[in-house]
Parts: sequence; structure tokens; C-alpha cells
Amino acid sequence: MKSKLFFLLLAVMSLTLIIACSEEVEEAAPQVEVTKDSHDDDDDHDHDEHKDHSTLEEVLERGVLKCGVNDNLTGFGVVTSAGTFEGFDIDYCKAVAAAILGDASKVEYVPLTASARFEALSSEEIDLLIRNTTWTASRDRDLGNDFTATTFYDGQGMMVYADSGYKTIEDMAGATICVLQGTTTELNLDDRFKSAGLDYTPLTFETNDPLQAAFEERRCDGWTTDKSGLASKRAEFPAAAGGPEALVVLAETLSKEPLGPLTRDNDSEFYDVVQWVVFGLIQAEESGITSSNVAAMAADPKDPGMARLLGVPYGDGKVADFSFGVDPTFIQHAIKAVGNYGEIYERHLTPLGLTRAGSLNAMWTEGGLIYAPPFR
Ligand SMILES: N[C@@H](CCC(=O)N[C@@H](CS)C(=O)NCC(=O)O)C(=O)O
Repeated sequence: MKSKLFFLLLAVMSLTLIIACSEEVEEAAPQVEVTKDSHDDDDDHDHDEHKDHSTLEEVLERGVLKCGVNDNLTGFGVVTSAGTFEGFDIDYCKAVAAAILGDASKVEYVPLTASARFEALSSEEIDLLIRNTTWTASRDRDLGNDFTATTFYDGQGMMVYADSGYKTIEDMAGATICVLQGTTTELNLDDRFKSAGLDYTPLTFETNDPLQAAFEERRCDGWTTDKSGLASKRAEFPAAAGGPEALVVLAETLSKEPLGPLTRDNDSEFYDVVQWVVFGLIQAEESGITSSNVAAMAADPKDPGMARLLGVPYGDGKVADFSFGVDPTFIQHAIKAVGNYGEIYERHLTPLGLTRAGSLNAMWTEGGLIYAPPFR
């Protein structure tokens, strides 16, 4: 009895000690304020709530791919006067539709603003988002997205009037800067000016047209976004406002903006198809396969690797089927529809003056970052 009492006392004392210690630990822990680095990413979705269903199956059943895009950025995604969508990102929507459905025209384009795009993906209004969207940690994790692969390595720039005299960001203390809401641009702008101890006033907009109007009225001294976006907007700057020559893009690149297609978390069949379409078009360029020679290459592949990529046998061998859940010729369909990476770039981005040679978007064999893992 005595020993029971002793153990009880010991237990109470240890418990008190444990509680005291844990409180101490808690108190001693540094007070870190956790900020979600994302007013762009306000919609804090619970990614685990995504149903575990396959978008790939849905697209196959529906017979149409719902692709979230930009409709106001020449080069990447824009509606032509004929009412059709075109651009670098649009070609990736077409390539995925061709790969899955065998028909590049089976795309329903859903135009989205920068701030509406993630909600559209998580609410399943779209299957896939391809809208000059930067891969970041918070978008990947907090917002429950999966970035497939980078199709364009970009970086943020600052555009000013040539007659403003601004040569560097440091010259811009006190300036008013036009910027789009719901973008990485808005956040990087703040990082850059704050860390340099420079005052500035952001003038934010939901869409590009009123932003451009404000810039033309000189209500802001600088216009910041991805350098590709600046090239696009500068190229189309109206003559009445001075034309492209009235504007200069400062040399500095303020950030890393890797752009590419994204899907929802926990949707790996669909994710894999989109990712390997991106890689397949890169490999096609490396292997010298184009939209015009793909049929000939498929009929007589030059090597076993080319046969695997195009989903055809090499000699007497078997077709390599990697169980993507689509026809093994899926990359062949994608190439036929839009061409290889170089052809897509040439068609949409070269006309904007975005020189590929010597940039991060050159092929890895030429010193760039455009690289596909082995298709085997
Ligand atoms: N890459 C950045 C910026 C994306 C972005 O929205 N860029 C602007 C300018 S390049 C745009 O698409 N503007 C067209 C519009 O919203 O009308 C991001 O993912 O947040």
C-alpha cells in the first residue's frame, strides 16, 4: 500500500514536471508569424478535399479538354479578330487534346484573369491551366496544384517611358508602378522595393486593359510584369501613345518566373500525360522530328528511341507502351498538331522579339534549360 502511494506521488510529480517543461519549451520557442505569401493566392483551398478521380478518364469520356487560358496576351494566349484562340500556351492545350483525344480542335478554351485562375482549376471548371503561370511553392502546396514542367523560363521586368530617364530600379524611388492583381509580379515588386529601402506606390488592376490605359495616361511611371508579357505589350503599344519606341524595358530581371501547365493535386494519370506531352515535344526537337516530317519518321524511325517516342515498332520489335492510359502514339499526335518545342517557340515568341538563342529557353545541348528526361 505504501509503495502504491509512493508511485502515485511519483507519477503526479513527473506529470507536473512534464507539463512545466513543455510550457517552458513552448514559451522559449521563437514567435514566428506565419504569413501566406500570397494575396494572389487568397483562395486557400483544402487540397486534400480533391476527389481522387481521374481527369484523364473524364476528358476521354467528355471528348473535350477544358483548358484555362489567357485571352489578352499576344504570343501566349489571345483571341484573334476571327474569334479563335492562338499562342504558345494555346498550342500546349491543342497538343494535350491531340495526345488524349487524337484531335487538336477538341478544346474548350476558358479565358481567365490572373486572380481567377486557381479557383477555376480547383473548382474543376477547367481540367488544366495553361496561362503564363509561374511555378511557386505556395501555389504548388497551399493551393493544391501540381506543376507539370516548365515550358518557358521567364523573369520579371520593369517597363518605363524612354523619356523618363529611369535606367535602373534604384532611380525609381517614389514612383507609381502599374501591376496586375493576383500575380507573383505584385509580390516580387514589393520584395524588390522594400529590400532596397525604396518608396513606391503600386497601382493595381484586375485586368490588363485598364492597367494599360493608366500607363498610357502616365498615371504610373513603370509597368511591371513578366519580361515576355512586357515584350508582348510593348510590341503592340499604340502609335497614338508613342508606339514601341516610346518604351524601354530596364535590363534588370527582378525574379525567376518559370511558366508552365498545371493540374490539380492527386490526379497523377492526367498529370503524367500532360507532363510527358511537354517533354515529348522537347524530345521531338532534339531528335529532329517536326510537324511536317513526323509521319515519315513514324513510318521509318531512325533509332529505337525515336520509335518509343512515336509509339511505333523499331524493326521487328514491339511497340513500347508505357501505360499512360492513352494510345502509345500520343506524342506523335501532339507533334502532328503543333510541331516540336522549337516550332511552337518560333511561331509565337520569336515574332515578339524574344530571342531564343543564348537564353534559358535554348535547348540544353545549346546551353539552355530545355531538357526532356528519357522516353524509355
Ligand atoms: N507569371 C505571373 C504573371 C501572370 C500574368 O497574369 N501576367 C499578365 C501580364 S504578362 C497577364 O497575363 N496579363 C493579361 C491579362 O490579365 O489581361 C504569375 O503567374 O503570376
